[in-house]
Amino acid sequence: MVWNGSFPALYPILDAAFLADVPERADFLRRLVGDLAEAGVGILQYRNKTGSEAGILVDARAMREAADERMLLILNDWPELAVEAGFDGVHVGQTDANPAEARRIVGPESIVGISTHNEAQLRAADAKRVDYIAIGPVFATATKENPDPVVGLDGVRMARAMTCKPLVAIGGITAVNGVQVLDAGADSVAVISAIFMRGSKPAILAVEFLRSLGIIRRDA
Ligand code: TZP
Ligand code: MG
Repeated sequence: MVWNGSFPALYPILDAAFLADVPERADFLRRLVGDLAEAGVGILQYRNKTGSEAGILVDARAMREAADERMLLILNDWPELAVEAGFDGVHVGQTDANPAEARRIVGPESIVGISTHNEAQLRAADAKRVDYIAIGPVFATATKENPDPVVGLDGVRMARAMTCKPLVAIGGITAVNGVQVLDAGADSVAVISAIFMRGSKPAILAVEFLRSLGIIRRDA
Protein backbone atom coordinates (compact mmCIF):
# COMPACT_ATOMS: atom_id res chain seq x y z
CA MET A 1 0.00 0.00 0.00
CA VAL A 2 1.19 3.47 -0.81
CA TRP A 3 -0.39 6.12 1.39
CA ASN A 4 -1.95 8.88 -0.59
CA GLY A 5 -2.16 11.43 2.15
CA SER A 6 -1.13 11.02 5.73
CA PHE A 7 -1.88 8.19 8.09
CA PRO A 8 -5.03 8.99 10.12
CA ALA A 9 -3.96 10.46 13.47
CA LEU A 10 -6.59 8.55 15.44
CA TYR A 11 -6.68 4.76 15.09
CA PRO A 12 -9.45 3.24 17.23
CA ILE A 13 -9.32 -0.50 17.91
CA LEU A 14 -12.67 -2.13 18.44
CA ASP A 15 -12.14 -5.11 20.74
CA ALA A 16 -14.84 -7.76 20.57
CA ALA A 17 -15.03 -7.64 24.38
CA PHE A 18 -16.98 -4.40 23.83
CA LEU A 19 -19.68 -6.27 21.88
CA ALA A 20 -22.58 -8.18 23.37
CA ASP A 21 -23.39 -11.67 22.11
CA VAL A 22 -26.94 -10.82 21.06
CA PRO A 23 -28.99 -11.45 17.88
CA GLU A 24 -28.80 -7.77 16.91
CA ARG A 25 -24.97 -7.76 17.07
CA ALA A 26 -24.54 -7.20 13.30
CA ASP A 27 -26.97 -4.27 13.33
CA PHE A 28 -25.19 -2.79 16.33
CA LEU A 29 -21.85 -3.14 14.53
CA ARG A 30 -23.15 -1.55 11.33
CA ARG A 31 -24.53 1.40 13.28
CA LEU A 32 -21.35 1.76 15.34
CA VAL A 33 -19.05 1.70 12.31
CA GLY A 34 -21.29 4.09 10.36
CA ASP A 35 -21.30 6.51 13.30
CA LEU A 36 -17.51 6.33 13.64
CA ALA A 37 -17.09 7.02 9.91
CA GLU A 38 -19.42 10.01 10.25
CA ALA A 39 -17.35 11.19 13.22
CA GLY A 40 -14.28 11.33 10.97
CA VAL A 41 -12.51 8.12 11.95
CA GLY A 42 -10.39 7.14 8.93
CA ILE A 43 -9.02 3.81 10.11
CA LEU A 44 -10.47 1.20 12.45
CA GLN A 45 -9.12 -2.15 13.63
CA TYR A 46 -11.25 -5.08 14.68
CA ARG A 47 -9.60 -7.21 17.39
CA ASN A 48 -11.19 -10.46 18.48
CA LYS A 49 -8.98 -12.68 20.62
CA THR A 50 -11.56 -15.30 21.54
CA GLY A 51 -14.13 -15.70 18.74
CA SER A 52 -14.36 -18.47 16.16
CA GLU A 53 -13.20 -17.79 12.61
CA ALA A 54 -16.83 -17.96 11.43
CA GLY A 55 -17.94 -15.49 14.08
CA ILE A 56 -15.12 -13.08 13.31
CA LEU A 57 -16.05 -13.20 9.62
CA VAL A 58 -19.70 -12.37 10.34
CA ASP A 59 -18.66 -9.38 12.43
CA ALA A 60 -16.09 -8.24 9.89
CA ARG A 61 -18.56 -8.41 6.99
CA ALA A 62 -21.07 -6.29 8.91
CA MET A 63 -18.34 -3.74 9.55
CA ARG A 64 -17.31 -3.71 5.90
CA GLU A 65 -20.87 -3.00 4.76
CA ALA A 66 -21.15 0.01 7.03
CA ALA A 67 -17.69 1.46 6.49
CA ASP A 68 -18.02 1.67 2.68
CA GLU A 69 -15.06 3.55 1.22
CA ARG A 70 -14.83 6.17 3.97
CA MET A 71 -12.79 4.13 6.37
CA LEU A 72 -9.83 1.72 6.21
CA LEU A 73 -10.62 -1.50 8.05
CA ILE A 74 -7.83 -3.59 9.54
CA LEU A 75 -8.27 -7.03 11.08
CA ASN A 76 -6.09 -8.10 13.97
CA ASP A 77 -4.30 -11.46 13.68
CA TRP A 78 -6.16 -13.05 10.73
CA PRO A 79 -4.84 -12.31 7.20
CA GLU A 80 -7.06 -14.88 5.49
CA LEU A 81 -10.21 -13.53 7.15
CA ALA A 82 -9.14 -9.98 6.30
CA VAL A 83 -9.18 -10.95 2.62
CA GLU A 84 -12.46 -12.85 2.91
CA ALA A 85 -14.19 -9.92 4.59
CA GLY A 86 -12.84 -7.38 2.10
CA PHE A 87 -10.84 -5.56 4.77
CA ASP A 88 -8.07 -3.17 3.76
CA GLY A 89 -5.40 -4.96 5.72
CA VAL A 90 -4.22 -6.95 8.68
CA HIS A 91 -2.33 -6.20 11.87
CA VAL A 92 0.03 -8.81 13.26
CA GLY A 93 1.82 -9.07 16.57
CA GLN A 94 5.22 -10.55 17.30
CA THR A 95 3.78 -14.01 17.84
CA ASP A 96 1.25 -14.05 14.97
CA ALA A 97 1.72 -14.87 11.29
CA ASN A 98 5.00 -13.24 10.34
CA PRO A 99 4.66 -10.13 8.18
CA ALA A 100 6.01 -11.86 5.05
CA GLU A 101 3.37 -14.57 5.36
CA ALA A 102 0.68 -11.96 6.08
CA ARG A 103 1.82 -10.00 3.01
CA ARG A 104 1.71 -13.10 0.83
CA ILE A 105 -1.90 -13.72 1.92
CA VAL A 106 -3.31 -10.19 1.70
CA GLY A 107 -1.37 -9.20 -1.42
CA PRO A 108 0.76 -6.22 -2.36
CA GLU A 109 -2.02 -3.60 -2.31
CA SER A 110 -3.31 -4.28 1.18
CA ILE A 111 -2.05 -2.87 4.44
CA VAL A 112 0.14 -4.92 6.77
CA GLY A 113 0.88 -3.44 10.19
CA ILE A 114 3.00 -4.93 12.95
CA SER A 115 3.31 -4.44 16.71
CA THR A 116 6.71 -3.82 18.25
CA HIS A 117 7.75 -3.34 21.86
CA ASN A 118 11.47 -2.62 21.79
CA GLU A 119 14.38 -1.44 19.68
CA ALA A 120 15.31 -4.84 18.25
CA GLN A 121 11.74 -5.52 17.10
CA LEU A 122 11.54 -2.05 15.58
CA ARG A 123 14.73 -2.54 13.62
CA ALA A 124 13.48 -5.89 12.30
CA ALA A 125 10.04 -4.46 11.44
CA ASP A 126 11.53 -1.51 9.60
CA ALA A 127 13.34 -3.88 7.25
CA LYS A 128 10.14 -5.75 6.36
CA ARG A 129 7.37 -5.03 3.86
CA VAL A 130 5.03 -3.53 6.41
CA ASP A 131 3.01 -0.36 5.86
CA TYR A 132 3.10 0.89 9.43
CA ILE A 133 4.78 0.02 12.70
CA ALA A 134 3.07 0.16 16.08
CA ILE A 135 5.11 0.83 19.23
CA GLY A 136 3.89 0.29 22.75
CA PRO A 137 2.65 0.14 25.34
CA VAL A 138 3.49 3.83 25.66
CA PHE A 139 1.73 4.11 29.01
CA ALA A 140 0.33 1.54 31.43
CA THR A 141 -2.70 -0.25 30.02
CA ALA A 142 -5.31 -2.40 31.67
CA THR A 143 -6.71 -3.53 28.32
CA LYS A 144 -4.05 -5.95 27.10
CA GLU A 145 -3.31 -9.18 28.93
CA ASN A 146 0.36 -9.56 29.87
CA PRO A 147 1.49 -6.29 28.29
CA ASP A 148 5.16 -5.73 27.48
CA PRO A 149 7.04 -3.14 29.56
CA VAL A 150 5.94 0.47 29.11
CA VAL A 151 8.16 2.33 26.60
CA GLY A 152 7.04 5.86 27.53
CA LEU A 153 7.33 8.94 25.37
CA ASP A 154 11.08 8.25 25.09
CA GLY A 155 10.21 4.95 23.43
CA VAL A 156 8.10 6.82 20.88
CA ARG A 157 10.99 9.23 20.21
CA MET A 158 13.36 6.29 19.81
CA ALA A 159 10.96 4.61 17.41
CA ARG A 160 10.58 7.82 15.40
CA ALA A 161 14.34 8.06 15.03
CA MET A 162 14.50 4.48 13.76
CA THR A 163 11.83 4.41 11.06
CA CYS A 164 10.38 6.56 8.32
CA LYS A 165 7.33 4.31 8.07
CA PRO A 166 4.07 5.56 9.58
CA LEU A 167 4.41 5.15 13.35
CA VAL A 168 1.41 4.21 15.46
CA ALA A 169 1.69 4.52 19.24
CA ILE A 170 -0.47 2.40 21.50
CA GLY A 171 -1.16 1.74 25.15
CA GLY A 172 -2.85 3.93 27.75
CA ILE A 173 -3.36 6.81 25.32
CA THR A 174 -6.22 9.20 26.03
CA ALA A 175 -7.62 12.50 24.79
CA VAL A 176 -5.51 14.12 27.53
CA ASN A 177 -2.09 12.65 26.70
CA GLY A 178 -2.58 11.99 22.95
CA VAL A 179 -1.08 15.30 21.81
CA GLN A 180 2.13 14.56 23.73
CA VAL A 181 2.38 11.24 21.92
CA LEU A 182 2.04 12.90 18.52
CA ASP A 183 4.55 15.55 19.60
CA ALA A 184 6.97 12.74 20.46
CA GLY A 185 6.86 11.71 16.82
CA ALA A 186 3.98 9.27 16.37
CA ASP A 187 1.86 9.72 13.25
CA SER A 188 -1.13 8.15 14.93
CA VAL A 189 -2.46 7.07 18.31
CA ALA A 190 -4.20 3.70 18.59
CA VAL A 191 -6.74 3.47 21.38
CA ILE A 192 -9.15 0.94 22.78
CA SER A 193 -10.55 2.04 26.16
CA ALA A 194 -10.49 5.76 25.38
CA ILE A 195 -13.14 5.20 22.69
CA PHE A 196 -14.85 1.92 23.53
CA MET A 197 -15.97 2.34 27.11
CA ARG A 198 -19.01 0.47 28.32
CA GLY A 199 -22.02 2.72 28.46
CA SER A 200 -20.35 5.42 26.40
CA LYS A 201 -20.99 6.59 22.87
CA PRO A 202 -17.82 5.77 20.87
CA ALA A 203 -18.58 8.23 18.04
CA ILE A 204 -18.93 11.10 20.52
CA LEU A 205 -15.69 10.10 22.22
CA ALA A 206 -14.00 9.89 18.80
CA VAL A 207 -15.08 13.44 17.93
CA GLU A 208 -13.79 14.70 21.30
CA PHE A 209 -10.53 12.83 20.75
CA LEU A 210 -10.08 14.26 17.24
CA ARG A 211 -10.71 17.72 18.69
CA SER A 212 -8.12 17.13 21.42
CA LEU A 213 -5.57 16.27 18.72
CA GLY A 214 -6.46 19.40 16.77
CA ILE A 215 -7.68 17.31 13.83
CA ILE A 216 -11.08 18.93 13.91
CA ARG A 217 -11.62 22.42 15.20
CA ARG A 218 -12.86 22.85 18.75
CA ASP A 219 -15.86 24.82 17.54
CA ALA A 220 -16.73 22.40 14.69
N1 TZP B 1 -1.01 -3.43 22.45
C1 TZP B 1 -0.21 -2.72 23.26
S1 TZP B 1 -1.09 -1.89 24.44
C2 TZP B 1 -2.57 -2.49 23.86
C3 TZP B 1 -2.35 -3.32 22.78
C4 TZP B 1 -3.36 -4.04 22.01
C5 TZP B 1 -3.89 -2.16 24.49
C6 TZP B 1 -4.28 -0.73 24.26
O1 TZP B 1 -5.50 -0.47 24.89
P1 TZP B 1 -5.79 0.92 25.64
O2 TZP B 1 -7.12 0.68 26.31
O3 TZP B 1 -5.88 1.97 24.58
O4 TZP B 1 -4.67 1.13 26.62
MG1 MG C 1 -1.96 -10.35 17.28
